[in-house]
Parts: sequence; structure tokens; C-alpha cells
Amino acid sequence: MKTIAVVGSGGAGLNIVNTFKKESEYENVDIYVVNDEKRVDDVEFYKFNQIDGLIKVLSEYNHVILTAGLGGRGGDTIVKLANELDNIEGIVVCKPFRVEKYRVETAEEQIKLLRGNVVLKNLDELVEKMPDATIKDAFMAFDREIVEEIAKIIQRLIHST
Ligand SMILES: Nc1nc2c(ncn2[C@@H]2O[C@H](COP(=O)(O)OP(=O)(O)OP(=O)(O)O)[C@@H](O)[C@H]2O)c(=O)[nH]1
Ligand SMILES: [Mg+2]
Repeated sequence: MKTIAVVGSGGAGLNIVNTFKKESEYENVDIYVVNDEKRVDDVEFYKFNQIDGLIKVLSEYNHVILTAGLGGRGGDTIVKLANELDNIEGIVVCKPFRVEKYRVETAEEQIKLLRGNVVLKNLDELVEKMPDATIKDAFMAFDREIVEEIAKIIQRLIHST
């Protein structure tokens, strides 16, 4: 049996895995969250300063999928995990809104440090598609798109021999 872990890092990563938990039903996928406040039940929870312990745990999995909104500590954590682990199967991340200038710059630095199967979504494109949505609804729709990308990776892993 292949073991799969999905890791959501930072505030956005936490919201994304929360959507993943609600909307997909995989029995053999373990969910991890890296954040400083625990806001999701029934996930393996690590604080930002507990990453070394998390790396040990994740190294035991066959496959690891990472997700975060880039531009802050969640993105930094994804970079660290991606560079320290050799079982990363996919990295699904999003780039901040253009107006979040400082975060966009940080995100660009983080992107340069990510290797492998990286799916990058851009929040600006979503706003163009949903100009009248509230920010909350826009994030929900966006998180669903990210969850779909994660699900595609999982499907591929489950069906590959
Ligand atoms: N997809 C998605 N993106 C979000 C969400 N909330 C924020 N973002 C985006 O993700 C970027 C990073 O935000 P966070 O994940 O809160 O940042 P963080 O990693 O927790 O880092 P710090 O708060 O700086 O410690 C933001 O600049 C937004 O562009 C969300 O719920 N879903
Ligand atoms: Mg945050």
C-alpha cells in the first residue's frame, strides 16, 4: 500500500487542506498542517518551529504533496520541505494578488527555490474571472481549484503501479 501525505502550510495552506478534507474522500491520505494556530480538527498539526520533526515524519511516506499560498512563512516552509525531502510528488501553490507587493516579491524568490512538479496558480487570474465575488467567495473558489490539482496528483499516484 502506498502512503500519501498532503501538507498545507501557512494560513492559505490551512484553508486549502480544510477544503480538501471537506470535499474529497481518500481513506489513505494523511493530512498535515503547519501553522501557529490550530484551526482545523483531525489533522496532524505542526508549528512553524517544529518543521524538523515534520521532515522526519514525512520522510516515511511514499509520496508527499505540498500546498501553500506563497509570500510568507507558509511558502518558506514549503521551500524547506521541498528541498529536504526526496519523496515530493507535487507542489501546488498560489501567487499572491498583485497589490500584495511585498508578498509577491517574496513569492518570486520562493518560486525560484522550488523544483519538480510545481503547479502555480495566480490569484489575480481568479479575480478577473470572478470580478463581483466577495474575497471570501473568491478564496473558496480558488481553494477548490487548488484542491482539484491535488486530487489529480493523488489519482495519478493511486492508479500508477
Ligand atoms: N488560496 C488561498 N490563498 C490565500 C488564502 N488566504 C490568503 N491567501 C494568499 O496567500 C498568501 C499568503 O498568505 P498566508 O498563507 O496567510 O501567509 P502565511 O504563509 O501564513 O505567512 P505569514 O502570515 O506571513 O506568516 C496571501 O498573500 C494571499 O495572497 C486562502 O484562504 N486561500
Ligand atoms: Mg499567516
